[in-house]
Amino acid sequence: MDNKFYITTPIYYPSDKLHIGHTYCTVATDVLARYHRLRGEDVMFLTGTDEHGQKIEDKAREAGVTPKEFVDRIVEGPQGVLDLWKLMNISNDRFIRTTDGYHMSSVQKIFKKMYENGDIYKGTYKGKYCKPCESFWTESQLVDGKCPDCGREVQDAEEEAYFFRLSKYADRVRDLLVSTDFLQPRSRVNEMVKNFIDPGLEDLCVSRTSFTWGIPVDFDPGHVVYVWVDALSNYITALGYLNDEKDGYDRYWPADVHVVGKEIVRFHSIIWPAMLMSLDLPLPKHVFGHGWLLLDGSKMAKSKGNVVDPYILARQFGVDALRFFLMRTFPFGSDGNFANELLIQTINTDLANDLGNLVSRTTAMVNKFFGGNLPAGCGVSDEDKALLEKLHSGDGPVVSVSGGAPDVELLAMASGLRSLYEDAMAQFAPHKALEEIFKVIQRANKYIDENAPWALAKDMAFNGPRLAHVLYNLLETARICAVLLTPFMPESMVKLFAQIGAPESAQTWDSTVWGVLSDTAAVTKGENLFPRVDMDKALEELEAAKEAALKAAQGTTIEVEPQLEEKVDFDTFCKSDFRVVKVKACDAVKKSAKLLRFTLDDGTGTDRQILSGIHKWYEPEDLIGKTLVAIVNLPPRKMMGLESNGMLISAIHTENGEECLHLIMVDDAIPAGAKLC
Ligand code: ME8
Repeated sequence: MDNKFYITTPIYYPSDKLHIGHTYCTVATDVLARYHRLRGEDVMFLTGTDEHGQKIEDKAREAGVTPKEFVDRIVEGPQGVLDLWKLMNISNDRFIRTTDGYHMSSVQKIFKKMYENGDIYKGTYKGKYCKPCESFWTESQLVDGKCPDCGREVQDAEEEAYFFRLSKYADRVRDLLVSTDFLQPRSRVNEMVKNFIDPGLEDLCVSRTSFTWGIPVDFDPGHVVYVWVDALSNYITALGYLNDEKDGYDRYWPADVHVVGKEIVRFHSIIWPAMLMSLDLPLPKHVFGHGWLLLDGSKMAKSKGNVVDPYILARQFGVDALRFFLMRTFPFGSDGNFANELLIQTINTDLANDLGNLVSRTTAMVNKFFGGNLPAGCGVSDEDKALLEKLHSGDGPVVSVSGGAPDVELLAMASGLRSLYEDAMAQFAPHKALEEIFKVIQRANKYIDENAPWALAKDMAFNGPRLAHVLYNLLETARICAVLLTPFMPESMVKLFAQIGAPESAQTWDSTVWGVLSDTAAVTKGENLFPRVDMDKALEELEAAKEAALKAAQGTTIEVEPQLEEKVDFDTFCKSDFRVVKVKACDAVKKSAKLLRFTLDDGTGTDRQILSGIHKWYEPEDLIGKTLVAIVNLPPRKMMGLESNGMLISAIHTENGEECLHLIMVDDAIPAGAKLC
């Protein structure tokens, strides 16, 4: 059996901060990669960034930096691409940047090879170009005269360019799509054939002279390699194809699957196979085109300003809950409408209620009734063995049994789960795999109610063995589900295994059969793995976090009052008596939202009272003991019926349009009454 699995994400444009839509694509790929590792396969998981092209060149110019500086910041900087994948616990084995030297020199060789074999030739490009998408379109492909991908205006473009003989490969590519399972889901095949191949595949423009931020065509200075040839090649250059810096091409190529969003299926299922045919290389086994995350019905995209920030969600709900939500809620392959409410509901229903409750109720009962260790011999009974044998005797997968005795149903469902899960994962349907797991979890919760362990516990002498067996069945069900949930929520499952006392040997793919957990495993009641989320409070907090992030992204604008033109003579200035004062007491003035009343030591031996309208910025208890500055020879003033003798000195400015005030606080070593001069 071929024991390797090579899986890739698209390489992302580092033109803006990534959003939850990108995260969706990468998390799904990570789940599949982790699943294959769990099965003991030798996995190569590649992701990276696609850093060339006019869009990046333009953005860098706007930002006043070089293109490389620009992409470095988005790839390596705070909340950059690498940082986000670390946060989301992405387990990629390699990360490629198309500005990496080895990639650039390999792409030059790839381009030359295709040129030398006659598949690349020089011509004049005339057509419609969508700048934001960096895509060329023919007249017939435009929708209402606009870019079919993003709906924006396209421009007429004409320049000397190299072309790839895509038309030459039309029949072979058509055959690949129609007669094999190369492109998944199958529903995407028709779209590709009808929209792109049958109308006639035109040769593809593969070089540009109108911008310079790209890989130079080494035999024709002035041309840079058009971005899709550069980008698609990453899948082989990262394995050392035509370079010595990387390795693994012989081991891992062809890829088992390229996971991509639906708008780039065209490039992966038509252009990429044709390029590989031209290079005489094997074709990837599958391309899977997933759907989009939508917000209010349209594709989430930075350029539309409707993006959701994965950092905010991960901070609020935890990385595993976010990963789980993305995979559980949206059928992979279809579009899905993102909503915070949906996320919270999923956490509460599936994680807090179903999974969380199963684990916390079971571990609590093992602790309460058996002090954390079930008695030896309570595990798999002879009856269970007979049942399991019967269930596994057929060649096909175990089917769920309904209407039978609770033990029979639970054992049948839990021990048959792996094969249903395996089928779902083989179809690139992680949402179906989760659906199967949660059917079992829900059945286990029902099993608790049916067996009422608390009632059995009333007569331990008589019911003790049955109670222990029921709890063992629950622990074993939770364990099997947890192993299969590991690719989705790796960190939480480690905690779950600790709570149910499952050692590493009971966390493996091979262990997902009934009866592996020791009947005397040490069970601990640990932290609540998935706390319930208060919907209203969480929605409010998300809104506040979004606004704060928006403000931070806009940059802080600080304004200070202009300095006065009018001069003041020195003698007049000297008449103002500024003194150091210490706060002895401070309280809020009743019925006033603004005023604080200060009792101050001003060094005279008699307390001084000053009122100050600064409650918006300070709580009175935070100011007691502070050393401040006051002007003490202003005439007394009454406010809210109280006398104020002087004024505390503070500094003010506005930040993002909001007034900010800071009391001037000085070194506590300065004695009260010291004069400022
Ligand atoms: O396309 N929902 O890069 P990219 C789901 N550089 N997926 C989404 C999404 C959304 N709202 N928004 C983006 C590129 N994506 C090229 C790839 S590969 C050789 C070159 C997905 O940063 C999108 O569908 O624009 C794509 O699969 C991936 O994020 C990268 O998009």
